[in-house]
Amino acid sequence: MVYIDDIYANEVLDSRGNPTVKATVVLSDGTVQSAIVPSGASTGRKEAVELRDFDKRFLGKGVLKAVENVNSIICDELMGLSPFNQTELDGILKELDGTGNYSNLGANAVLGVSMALARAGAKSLEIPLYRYLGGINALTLPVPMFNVINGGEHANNNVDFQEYMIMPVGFDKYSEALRAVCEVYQRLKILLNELGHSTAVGDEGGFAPDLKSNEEPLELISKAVRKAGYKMGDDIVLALDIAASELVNKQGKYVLKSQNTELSSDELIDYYEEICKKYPIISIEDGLGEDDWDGWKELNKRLGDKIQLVGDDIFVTNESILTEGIYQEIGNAILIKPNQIGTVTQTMQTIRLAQRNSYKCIMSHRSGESEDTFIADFAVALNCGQIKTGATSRSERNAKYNRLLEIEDEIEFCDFLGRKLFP
Ligand code: 2PG
Ligand code: MG
Repeated sequence: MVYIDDIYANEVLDSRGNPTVKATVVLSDGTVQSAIVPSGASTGRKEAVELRDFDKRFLGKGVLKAVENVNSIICDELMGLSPFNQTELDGILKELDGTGNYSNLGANAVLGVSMALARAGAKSLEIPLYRYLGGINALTLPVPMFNVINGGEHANNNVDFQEYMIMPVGFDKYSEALRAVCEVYQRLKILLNELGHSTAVGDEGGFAPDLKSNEEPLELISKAVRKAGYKMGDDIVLALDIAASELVNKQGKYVLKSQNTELSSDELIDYYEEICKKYPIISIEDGLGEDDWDGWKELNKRLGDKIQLVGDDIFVTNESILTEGIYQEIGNAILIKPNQIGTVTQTMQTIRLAQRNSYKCIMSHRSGESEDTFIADFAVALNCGQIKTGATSRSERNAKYNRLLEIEDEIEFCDFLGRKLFP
């Protein structure tokens, strides 16, 4: 019988140059597999806790305590067990932490081990990770939510909304869809250059120019789509991540600095209605703040039957918060970030709950990423249909896109939903 022979962790760096946890699992059959944990910048308040050292090293961001928790407490507990029962192992990790939000061991320690265990299980059985996690039902290549302009917490420009994304829906294959968004991205770069804007990029690889309003990016992107030879609204549609929790002031108003204005929830919804009429926006993520549940209900009433309304900071991949959200009818989609909840199993539970309730699921990276491609396999395994993983000018994002190209080659009759995502 194959068993867990060793588990250890190291402190490595993420794409922002901040420390993060790399966990490694060694099995008795000689299998050695690792995973690297990502890290967010615009985080939801109820996310699982990322353990940081808060000492002199790395401006307090070291993760040596989390590393030590893997090397001692977690390793001691899991040694000798079978690697193949992911649910049981993740359950042990959850109990071992005992806090419900991993503030004891650190979600970074726990998730690293949880992902490395899944990888080790797959490797030991000599099957791809997506197949191990999803079985023969792992068939769906996701439509990218491809981030082309960065603002908010992810860039130091004046754009308030965090992410302007394009979704290639008018294509039959993932690789063709990817090609299209890459071409649009390059066209956008040329266009920004011509207009004398900066083509420096933000944390997720989208451009981060200073612009006149939050609408100007939509104009520029539409132009770039046309210049690339694609039809806006047909081949390519728009998606936004407002990350509105970051915009709320003490009075509960949404501050749009680039437009020199403060809006109430209702006024912001009006604004969304307006831009949705002007542009083919198919998806708005975190359109309102994580505490503005009444606003979300109203938003869903007014736009929920027209577009996808994605909860990120508000749901934090948490099954019980999503349950409440479904009950209160506040949205129709959820962003899935494994490190918001802590283990592979809990992430799957949240996805299953969402799918049972006809909520769309978007597998997502964090703004702080690494070469780890776990989420690419995970998206296919769970048939999420959508993935958000930045722009193709940064290798930590390309790693995921490239992994999906490999998977497309491997699965003979894979699905790519394209337009069918939004019937
Ligand atoms: C988001 C994410 C990823 P962060 O808000 O959706 O794009 O950003 O990782 O900073 O939370
Ligand atoms: Mg978000």
